[in-house]
This record gives sequence, structure tokens and C-alpha cells, in this order.
Amino acid sequence: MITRRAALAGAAGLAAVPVVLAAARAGAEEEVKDTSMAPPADLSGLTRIRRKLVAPPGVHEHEQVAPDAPRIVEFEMTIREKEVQVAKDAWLQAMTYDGSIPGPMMVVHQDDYVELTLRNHPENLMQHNIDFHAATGALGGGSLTLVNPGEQVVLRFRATRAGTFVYHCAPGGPMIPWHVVSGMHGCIMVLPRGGLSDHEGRPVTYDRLFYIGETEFYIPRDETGAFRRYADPAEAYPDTLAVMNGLVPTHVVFNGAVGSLTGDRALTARQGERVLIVHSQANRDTRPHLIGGHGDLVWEHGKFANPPQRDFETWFIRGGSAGAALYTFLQPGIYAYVNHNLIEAVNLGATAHIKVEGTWNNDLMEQVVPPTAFEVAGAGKTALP
Ligand SMILES: [Cu+2]
Repeated sequence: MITRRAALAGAAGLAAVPVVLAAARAGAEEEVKDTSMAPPADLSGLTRIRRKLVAPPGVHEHEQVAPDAPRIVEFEMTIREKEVQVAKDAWLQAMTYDGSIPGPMMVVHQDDYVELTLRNHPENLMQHNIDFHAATGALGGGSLTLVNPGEQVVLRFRATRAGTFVYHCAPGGPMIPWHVVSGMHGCIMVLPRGGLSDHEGRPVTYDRLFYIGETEFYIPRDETGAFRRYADPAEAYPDTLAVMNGLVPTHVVFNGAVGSLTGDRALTARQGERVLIVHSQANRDTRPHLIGGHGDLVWEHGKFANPPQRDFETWFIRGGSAGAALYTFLQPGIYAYVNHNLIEAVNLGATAHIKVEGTWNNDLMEQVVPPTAFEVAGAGKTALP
């Protein structure tokens, strides 16, 4: 008997074949599925540290300047498939790293070793893996980490390049985009060992760090226009694929749902604090903008070996990348942080709020005359010339 789980695993496997074979022919090499052909790396001299991941927009405890020599930094993540409410009237058969969309952000320093234990929860239906854009070889670790429900795998890679990098699920063929737009993406920040530097190479630190992961969803509708709700991902797949292939998202959201970072869930900061906002989008281009603020220092590509650019009004995050922007809040109030395709921000969901406490500065902005009725010369509409 073919169970739904086996069918899905098979679909993923079959779907992967053409891509993998094409890649193998091009390079006259097989896809690397294990690494036992080479001697193990000797890392006996390195110390280990275990970091407990936290859900975005938070980020686990970390140092900005590396305290000593490169270390092995251990992380654990469990993949969970579950239904998530993504708007008042819309539900998604989501696939998640550790239960959140996006998955948790990891922070290490350049030349540290990232050692991830990745578990596929036994109640899941599908195979999953992880492709780290920060890693070298084996499809970013994707071909070494494909796990069935109930399996776990341990992957270690050296973080050789400093910057913010996307990670995402990539189990092969059409499973890849589906898993990504179902929520399986996140970010790792590889800090330079000495911490961040400004445009002149001077050290710069942040007081707060927010991780915002943007996702676009493609949720099918029924004949009446209402969003359809499904029993599991397998049931949702055919309809979802049809919407995905139209390339018109039904929702564009920060951190997994419309309103996940607004109102009571707004981010908070204090006047004068330097806030680093890391923004990832694993599938589609976006353009973050802080309304009433700026990007003082912006690593638009998110790669810290390049000097940051200054004073941006809006920055561009390429689909499949993560960027970072540092801003010192100068005025109190509520700031909207949006995807400045304003249709996506306002109508489809891509808005966050940052509540800043402090004292208003009239030198930066003052309402010289409040709204007041003014005298209109003559009556009726003025004829245009
Ligand atoms: Cu997956």
C-alpha cells in the first residue's frame, strides 16, 4: 500500500532526479551524499559552544566581537509541518524550521564551525533538508541533510565568509519552491571576528538586533473567493502549485503572518539606540524602507567584507539573500518598516511597526501650524486654466 507519506517522499525524490542528473553530468561527478570518502577534519583543538535558538524577531545570545579563537557552535532545529493562520481569513499548511516562519536566526563569527543537528519530526509527512548559502559544497549542505520524518542528521560547515546569508529547504525539483514559500527559510549572520565596521573601517556595534524574514504566500481560493483550508500539505499541494506558478502572491508578510510585528507585537527601541535590522527573502525581491527613518549604514547584499553604504531611503534585498541595515533612532514615535511596494505593504501584509520611546526634537521636525481652515477667495470650484 502506498501511504501518503511514501507518495510524497517519492514525489520529492523523482522530482529531484532531473536536476541532480543534469548537475552530475555537467560536472562529471555524483551529488555528494556522504563525506566518508575523505579523512575526517581534526577539530580536537577547538572549543565547543551550544546556542539555543529563539524565534524571530529575536536572536539568541551572542557576542558582537569574537572572544577568542574560532569555535564549534552547536545548534539544534526540529522541522515541523503544521497549520498556521497567516491572516484573519487565511490558513497555511506550513512547513517550518523550529516552528516559526522564518526559522530562527543563527549568529556565529567568521571561521567558526557551525554544527547543526537537524531533526525531521516523526509526525511530519515529507522529506526535508537545509541549504546554507553561507556554506561551501554539497548544495550548501542540502545533499548531506535530506531527512525523512523521524530521522536526524548532523552537518558541520566552516563559516568562511562574513555576512548575512539565507538558509532554506531544498529537497529537489518542485518541492524546493513549495517548501520555501510554505515557510522553510531563515538566516545566519556570520559576524567578522572583530565585529562590524563602518564605511571608514571603524568598529561599530548595535544595541538591538531584529530579524525580519519576509515570505510571500500563494493560498488558493474557492469558487466564492474565500481562502481554502486543507487537511495537510499533500492535499494543499496541487491547488497551491497552480497559484504559485501564476507568480501572484495572495499575501506578502513579515515573520509568518499579517500583523505579526504590528500593534501589541510591534518591535520596540529607545531614542539614540543603534538598531540592526536583518531582512531576508528566500524567494523573491523586496525593498525595505523605514518610514520617517533611514539606513545609516546599509549592507545591501549583507556581506560584511564590503564597506556599508550610507543614508539609504530604501534598500534592495534580492530574492535568495539577506541584507542588514543599521539605524540610530533620533525621534520617538511609531515607525512603520515596510516593503516599499506599498501594495504589498498595505494590502498584502508586509508591514512592521517599531515603537520608539524618547523625547521629541523640534529641530529635526516641527509642526509650525496645525491643520487650520483657510480662507478661499470666491465661491464654488475654481476653473482650471
Ligand atoms: Cu522542506
